[in-house]
Parts: sequence; structure tokens; C-alpha cells
Amino acid sequence: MSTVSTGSQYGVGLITVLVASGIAIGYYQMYWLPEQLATPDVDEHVLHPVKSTTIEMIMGSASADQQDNFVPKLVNLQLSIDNHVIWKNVDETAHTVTPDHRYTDGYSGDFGSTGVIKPGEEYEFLFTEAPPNIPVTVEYHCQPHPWMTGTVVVSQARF
Ligand SMILES: [Cu+2]
Repeated sequence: MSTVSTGSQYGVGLITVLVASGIAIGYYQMYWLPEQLATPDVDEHVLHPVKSTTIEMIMGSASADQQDNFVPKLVNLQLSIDNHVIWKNVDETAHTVTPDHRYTDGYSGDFGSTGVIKPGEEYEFLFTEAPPNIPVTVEYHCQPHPWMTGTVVVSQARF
């Protein structure tokens, strides 16, 4: 009688261990592993650059007659120095930051504002990638006002 009850206790214990490790493996495969694979290891200095770069969508940008809109129109970014970019809409019209060609950063994902950036609002993006000695050029525009164009060039920092 006592032998049987000891046996079933072992059985319960074994099932508990199996279920627990099953949950652990399931979690590892479903959540931990994909997250590790999806997010590349980015240098701490690239994640927290020395300063941010601000690009303003200046007053009157919605007018095709106005030459300046994204200011500055061309920025050269260096990873770990100023690769965090903030687009500030200081105009009275809503604008977008839309890539001419799809650009995906391994850490930050797809570049470009989702929807419009309203007056007084901003859009920010952290560029984290550039191969050695080959700057990455990202051209963008404003969807409602396609004459509004800008270029961001991302390079590795030279020390
Ligand atoms: Cu616009």
C-alpha cells in the first residue's frame, strides 16, 4: 500500500518537472530567442550619442515657392556622436518624414514617421548602422509636400 502511494508521488513529481521544463523551453523558443535574434548588439555609445541632431520643418514649408523647408537639408551624422535625430515641426502645417526608398535600421526598425507630424510635434529616429568607410545615405521627403526633401548621411565616427 505504501509502495503504491510512494510510486504515485514520484509520478506527480516527474510530471511537475516535465511540465515546468516544457514551459521553460517554450518560453525560450517563443519569446527569449526571437528577441535576442531580432535586436542586434549595439555599442552603448551608439545607443547614447554625445548629442542629438535637430532638423526643423520651418515656417512656410508647405509652400512650393519657399526654397528652405527641412533645415538643415543635409546632415552628416557620426555614430556615437550625433546619430540621434529629431525632426521638429515649427510650422503651422502638418508634415511627414517619409523615406524615398524604404530604409530599415537593425535596431530602430523602419525609418519614417507614422502618419503626420503636427505643428509643435516632433519625430525622432536613432540611426545605429553604417559599414566601415561606407556612409549610408538616406533620402526623405514630405508626403503632402513632395518638394520638401532632405538627406541624412550616416558614417562611423573617426577618432
Ligand atoms: Cu510637408
